[in-house]
Amino acid sequence: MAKTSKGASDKRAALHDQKLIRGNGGELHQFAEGDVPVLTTAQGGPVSDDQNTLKVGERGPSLIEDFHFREKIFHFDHERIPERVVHARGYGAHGYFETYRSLAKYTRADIFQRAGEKTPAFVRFSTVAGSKGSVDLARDVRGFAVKLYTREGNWDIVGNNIPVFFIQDAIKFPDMVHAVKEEPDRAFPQAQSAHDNFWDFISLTPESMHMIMWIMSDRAIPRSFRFMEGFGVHTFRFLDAKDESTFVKFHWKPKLGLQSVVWNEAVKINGADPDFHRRDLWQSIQSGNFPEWELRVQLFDQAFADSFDFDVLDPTKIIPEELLEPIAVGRLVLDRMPDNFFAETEQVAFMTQNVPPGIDFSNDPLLQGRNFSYLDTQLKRLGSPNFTHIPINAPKCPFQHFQQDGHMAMRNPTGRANYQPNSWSEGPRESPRHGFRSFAAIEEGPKVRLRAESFADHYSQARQFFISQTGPEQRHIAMALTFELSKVENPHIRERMVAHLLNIDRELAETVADKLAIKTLPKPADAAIATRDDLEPSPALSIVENGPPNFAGRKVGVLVSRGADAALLKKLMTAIEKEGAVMEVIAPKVGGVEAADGSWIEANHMIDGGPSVLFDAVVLLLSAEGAQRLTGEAAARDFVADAFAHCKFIGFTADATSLLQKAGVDPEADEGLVALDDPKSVAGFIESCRKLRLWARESSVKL
Ligand code: HDE
Repeated sequence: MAKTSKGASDKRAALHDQKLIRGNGGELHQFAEGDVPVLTTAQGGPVSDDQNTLKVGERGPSLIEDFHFREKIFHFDHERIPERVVHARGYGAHGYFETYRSLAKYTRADIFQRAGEKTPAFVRFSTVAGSKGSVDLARDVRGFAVKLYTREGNWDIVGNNIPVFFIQDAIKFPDMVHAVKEEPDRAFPQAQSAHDNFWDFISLTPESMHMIMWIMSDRAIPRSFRFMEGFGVHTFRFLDAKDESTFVKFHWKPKLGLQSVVWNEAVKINGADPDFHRRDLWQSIQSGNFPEWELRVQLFDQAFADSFDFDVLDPTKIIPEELLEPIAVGRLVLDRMPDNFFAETEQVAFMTQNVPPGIDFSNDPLLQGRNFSYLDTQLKRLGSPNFTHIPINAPKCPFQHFQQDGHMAMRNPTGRANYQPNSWSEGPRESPRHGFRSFAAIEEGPKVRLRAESFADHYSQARQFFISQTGPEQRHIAMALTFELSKVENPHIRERMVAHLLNIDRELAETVADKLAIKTLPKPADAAIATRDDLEPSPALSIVENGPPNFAGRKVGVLVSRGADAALLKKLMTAIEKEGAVMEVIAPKVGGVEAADGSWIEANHMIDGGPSVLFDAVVLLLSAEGAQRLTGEAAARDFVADAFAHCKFIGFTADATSLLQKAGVDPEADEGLVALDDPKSVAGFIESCRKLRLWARESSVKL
């Protein structure tokens, strides 16, 4: 609020009453007005007036000697740092990793030596294509970057929620990212792959086909960060005490099971709550429901690697879990939100090259390129080689080295020696025993720019992924491809994609071609290696097959009206909470409604602000009069129609029937509509909800 010059002199007078509240050796002290500390400049000078710039007279020009104004605006002007070129939009949380058992047989990494050991962790989830302010439910890969503050330095597993990648060689990364981001002349579309440039690049890049199957699947529209897997993607190495190597692939498995939304729902969530995933993580951690993942490792040797006709160095391939079972080695728990988003989540610097002794790289050419890129990117973003001085990036173990100076140096070597060896007996020395040692691989060959023959099969695992999906999941892939390609203006690009699909699954290609009204099927794309049709389906690749054991961590939206049955609501709440799920109430007005028994039901949302897309299941707890009124409100009709179309379970009181009917839903349409008038039916409703969706309904709703 602007203050008058009279106010300013009052304030000046009040300053005489300042109280010394904290001293520090007589040098530092802080002023306070009553209990409120006095605002200072960044230099520590107390500020008398933060409402008005310094002027010549009340209506006169501003003075440049106003150092407080100058400093405040200067700092504001520099608040932004470059956003990440990829993975700009992200959300992080703190937690810990707990080791289940010693893996000393495979690795000397300290983190895997002792069962029960807890290592502090920070995790950042992200989308890839959109900028920092884009929406959470973009169709996109999710980053799953884990920083483990081990006793031997930071270990970053900078992974994704999809175990393969678009490209095989790092040199293609800028092209791939340019193609998916907004087109440079028009600067749209943002955070979307549904445009010509992306599909042009993809249709010219057969190695992307396996990744495309994943991206077009519901994996790319997860319901929550808490319900998705994470993967290290590349093959890494474990090195034991004798530096012997075992190949390793890292998998994070969510304790709450996998779950995604459907595309029509994603589109609506983006409008209703662009921060859907952020809010979900925030709410679950703040309410003490800490999300958890198990770290599982696939361990194998060279002979096993050689048994495949694809290359384990190729990041467009997986080793199916049915062929090599991932072993559980620990768990990751996220239990604390950052105090400040910028300081922690924005400034956290993940780097693939951060590995402790006992973990090493393979020759995966994508990983090798990443090991170069991540250091470079941190200098650009954080602006100083001293980015490890920022608390979120600093190791939590003791560290000592002779690196010094540079922008924003917070710690410099003390004493005389800032080099080694030195004869002052000062400072640390290297240790061949404890230090990081690379696997002594014997490498030889001509210097070439070549893609190995063993990287040439681009379709077999794409097909294997597709045939591993359940019926609804396969339909979603076909629908996603159709939607994305329908946004591509150039018909040749659409056809080129169908030509690739013909190498993956003929029926899929025909469905997409039909939906795009491509009259004549193109010839299948030229394939360096013909698609193998003998790879068995892998049930581990399906989301539906790997859903949760119960409804824990999910959310029920209960729509209430005046005259609703408060006792039934209470019963529902008890049952939902017992299941480990959350209930939120939606009412015509956010202040709530009066129940039939005269009690007051508090609401979390008004109808327009609480559409059913925000919930995993819904209940219509309405009086006859309330239901009748709601039939006239579009938001209430959409609430019901969307829940039905998205195959959700819907509980309802007999009095709610009029709203169901007005929304075009037959109350007896299928077993997903559960009448709640008999008190025993509440338990049955919750039990149904554990299935998450009634996919059998999908063919009738034709989304
Ligand atoms: Fe990244 N990637 N990436 N990437 N990546 C970045 O580093 C890069 C790749 C991944 O939450 C950048 O700090 C190259 C694969 C995640 O802060 C940058 C290549 C996988 C995050 C970069 C890849 C990833 C990044 C941008 C091809 C999955 C976000 C900002 C060789 C295994 C980390 C930054 C966070 C971020 C480069 C490919 C995952 C530019 C050159 C494959 C999760 O350095």
